[in-house]
Amino acid sequence: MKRVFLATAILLFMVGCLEKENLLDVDTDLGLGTGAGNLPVVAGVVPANAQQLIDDDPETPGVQATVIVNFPDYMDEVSLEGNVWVMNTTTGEDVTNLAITYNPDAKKLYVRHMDWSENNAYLLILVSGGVKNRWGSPIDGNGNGKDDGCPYDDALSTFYTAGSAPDSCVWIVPPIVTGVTPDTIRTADTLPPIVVVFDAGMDTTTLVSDNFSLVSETGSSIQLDRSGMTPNSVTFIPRSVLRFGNRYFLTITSSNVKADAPRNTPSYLLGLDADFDGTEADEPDFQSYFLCDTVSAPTVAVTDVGDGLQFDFDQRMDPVTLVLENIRAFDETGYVPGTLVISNNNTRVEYYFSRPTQGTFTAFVSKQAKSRYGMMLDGQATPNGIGGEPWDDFWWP
Ligand SMILES: [Ca+2]
Ligand SMILES: [Ca+2]
Ligand SMILES: [Ca+2]
Ligand SMILES: [Ca+2]
Repeated sequence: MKRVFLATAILLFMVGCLEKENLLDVDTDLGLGTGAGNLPVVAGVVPANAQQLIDDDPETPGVQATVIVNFPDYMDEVSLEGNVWVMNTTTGEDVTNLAITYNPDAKKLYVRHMDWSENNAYLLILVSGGVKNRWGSPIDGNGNGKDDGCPYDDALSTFYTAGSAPDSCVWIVPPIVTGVTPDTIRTADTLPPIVVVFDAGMDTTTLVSDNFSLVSETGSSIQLDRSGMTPNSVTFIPRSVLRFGNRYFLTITSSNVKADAPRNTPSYLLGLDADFDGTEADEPDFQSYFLCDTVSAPTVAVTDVGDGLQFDFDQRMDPVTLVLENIRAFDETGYVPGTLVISNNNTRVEYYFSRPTQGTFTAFVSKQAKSRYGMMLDGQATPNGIGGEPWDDFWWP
């Protein structure tokens, strides 16, 4: 008895801690501009990223112009002081003698210089951790709804002056992977070329096999040999044949695979953004997988036949797995108990209802339903040839 009480007390204490921790979390589910619970972002900059900053005083020699930053949120004016920088990325030097003002009602920041150098590109930086909204929430420069800290959440924008060009501007986002082949599919090729495509030009000295690993589900590592490369893609061939019936996991070491960005691009933006949510201190490695096999995973289709539902599989199934636990029907009032009749060489299941039904039906087939070769169901909306994945429970309609 005493023991049970103690366990309960410990559990309550733990729940208390968890709740406390949650209170400190910033609620990112709130809409923009709702104040305290919301991480502020930059709504837009004039000139827009990689656009020209136009001289607004043609009478005076040189470029006189103002960069305007729009916020959707009310910002803490004091927090902007000392946390707004412009770097001349052509020279690598910070720009001095900026006149920086904030209009709280307009929610606009003005960054003016009376003599911007021509033929140069610039990077505007609102320092994360420093710049906050009126409620003290830090700026979310990479716009992922999380406070990633400095420098990952710096709000960045570039521009250039007459004589320079958009492609002289540095990058303000990290590179990402836009495609992997084969990716989350089944292949019967035991020496499949593995192609990784990036959204931007990469430093090809980092596209080496040391930074790309292929490991089977049993843990054995397969050496990759580079067979081709373009500025934004790389192709590897496995040195030894892959084995049927195995999943293979491709891992790219995010921090080692780098962009070939213009000089003075912030170095933290060069590594791969593996999870597509901007850069962060603990960027995970990129991972994808595929199945090497000649045997396809079963798929299923459902038909409403009036007095019941009919489930048709595209191949012969293991009848032991075609049970009510794995195949269910629902109407508007909930679960409809029934009887299953297996027919057509174990490719069809007829589901007869044990009670009157109401309204439209929903059907479910668990990914635990297996083919006669033991392949689990590939039940996702567009089957990818691999069964038993977390999203492979089938729902109809
Ligand atoms: Ca001028
Ligand atoms: Ca963020
Ligand atoms: Ca990331
Ligand atoms: Ca699947």
